[in-house]
Amino acid sequence: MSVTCALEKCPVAKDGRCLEGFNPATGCPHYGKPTSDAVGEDSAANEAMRVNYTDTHAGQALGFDDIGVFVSNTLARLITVAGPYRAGKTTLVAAVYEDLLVGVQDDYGFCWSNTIQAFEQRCHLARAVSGANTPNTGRTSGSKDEFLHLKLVSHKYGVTRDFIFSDVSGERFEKAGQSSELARTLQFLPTTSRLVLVVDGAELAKPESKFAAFREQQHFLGMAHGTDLLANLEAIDIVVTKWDQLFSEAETPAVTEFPDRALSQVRDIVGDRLRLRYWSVASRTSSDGTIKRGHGLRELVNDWLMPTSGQDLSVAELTSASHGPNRFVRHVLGDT
Ligand SMILES: Nc1nc2c(ncn2[C@@H]2O[C@H](COP(=O)(O)OP(=O)(O)OP(=O)(O)O)[C@@H](O)[C@H]2O)c(=O)[nH]1
Ligand SMILES: [Mg+2]
Repeated sequence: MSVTCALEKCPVAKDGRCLEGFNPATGCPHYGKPTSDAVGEDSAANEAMRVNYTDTHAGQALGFDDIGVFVSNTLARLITVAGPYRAGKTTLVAAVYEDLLVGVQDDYGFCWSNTIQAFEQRCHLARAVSGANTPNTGRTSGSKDEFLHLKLVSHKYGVTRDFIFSDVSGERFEKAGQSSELARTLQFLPTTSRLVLVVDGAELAKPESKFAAFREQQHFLGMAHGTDLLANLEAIDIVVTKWDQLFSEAETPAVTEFPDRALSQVRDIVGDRLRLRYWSVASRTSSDGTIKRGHGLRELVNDWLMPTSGQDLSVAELTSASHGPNRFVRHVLGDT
């Protein structure tokens, strides 16, 4: 068996002499240890990897176990997008991403996403390449809660901010509205800083469903609030989706009276502590082209980006008039 020594230049293996002068060499504390060459090679290789490579993410959706660390490391805001089955929750979040791809926003831009692949999957059925005749979004699985990440730079407020969006099926929120036990299974609720209550605009347009269109959201909110699951919540957005299908009814009482009614119903549940906002959004272009995809979306995203007390860790300083993703310098406050 060959003799080894932890010291790189020690000749003990060749001629029995100890570099440290021990005689016999077996008395040396380095004698018999793995050679430092091997250790050195390993650590050199590790160092090269550390310097030359960047940790990447496979780009898939995050699970609940991933988001705790992510939120605390990045001060990300968790935006829970809640609402009934097929109301347009996933499409809303996908539309924020898709809108960034065309890169025409004046006020904010794309920095980074750890879940690009997940966004692309959710956008696929809405693209011509999918072969579908009309844009669509696949059903969200009821069996696992997933989360999507976006880091945005706000040119308006001079900040960068990480967002985590829930992508959870409507059934989960429906059930959560029925019992506190089921509400607690939405483990991410206590981490939520912003709650988006999605209202299906297509349902609001129908006489038979216009009053029921906001009922499930109220049940869910009442249960989550009553069970004390929304302790970190700062704001609630009521977002009417599918405005492209609703705008022709925009002047009818069912639509004009809805914002005040819904805001007061939410206030009755949560009180005045939280910031409440109402938005109408189209994630698709209307069939006659009058309402374009992204209608109302940028106002909503700008509001998400608005600084709130104590939350602005990073300041984006644009290095040129161009707002491309790589054209900003990030200063973490306290860094020089
Ligand atoms: N015209 C129009 N269709 C929309 C809009 N938003 C969503 N949709 C369509 O509504 C359907 C449901 O959208 P999703 O985003 O999957 O709804 P969801 O709330 O995530 O549904 P679940 O995950 O099953 O609970 C899809 O066919 C979408 O293409 C919109 O703004 N306009
Ligand atoms: Mg969905």
